[in-house]
Amino acid sequence: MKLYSFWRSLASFRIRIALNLKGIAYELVTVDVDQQQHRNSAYAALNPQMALPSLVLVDGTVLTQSLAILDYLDEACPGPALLPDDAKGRARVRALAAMIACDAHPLTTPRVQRYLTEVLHLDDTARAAWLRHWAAEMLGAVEKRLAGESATGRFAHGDAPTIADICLVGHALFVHNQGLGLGAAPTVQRVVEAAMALPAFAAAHPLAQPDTPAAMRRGPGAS
Ligand SMILES: N[C@@H](CCC(=O)N[C@@H](CS)C(=O)NCC(=O)O)C(=O)O
Repeated sequence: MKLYSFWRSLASFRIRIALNLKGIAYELVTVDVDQQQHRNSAYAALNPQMALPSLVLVDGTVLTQSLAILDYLDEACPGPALLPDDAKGRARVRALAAMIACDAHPLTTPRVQRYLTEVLHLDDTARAAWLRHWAAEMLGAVEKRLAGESATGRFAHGDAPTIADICLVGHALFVHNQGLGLGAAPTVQRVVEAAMALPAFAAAHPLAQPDTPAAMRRGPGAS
């Protein structure tokens, strides 16, 4: 399999974690979003949405959209399950994942930030306030669910990592990058620390990738 990924991309982070958890060896193809490489014609031919990640299977099938790729990997590949056994559990885990991947993350992508600055002429202060607002809003919503629901265990759902944890660690990093802490979200903090302690999560960390700028690169233990 070939994963088209960018070190800082939180959606790519999700797929790196899942491939690691499943023990799937893959070729990493790095696409520099800062250099607009995701908008060049070769990548656009692969993924017309011009977004990362894309996963190319051995038969050439191209999979896009991180949640769909996570579902595919869980259904098609052996290894630890990324979703619970029961339908209600799966619905809860998918809801937690969707809160982050479908509701919060899309508001913060580079294309949205470009629109805010280039079309709506928001200055850096206003743009930073936008990012902090959506980071904190979703952090609070997830904390309420994790702290208040008995299905929460060592991880977001029970005692094994699921796609909820895979999405949550990226949101926690996004919160951190906005200069906010997890202090107001102790359950999220505990769950994220448990997940990031797993080698599969640590090795997938944005700061531990081959395309991470050298000045920022850390070992797989980074959190
Ligand atoms: N919903 C998509 C999000 C894809 C996405 O927006 N990826 C970002 C990187 S995390 C990207 O490639 N952005 C390029 C841009 O915004 O121009 C997924 O989960 O895969």
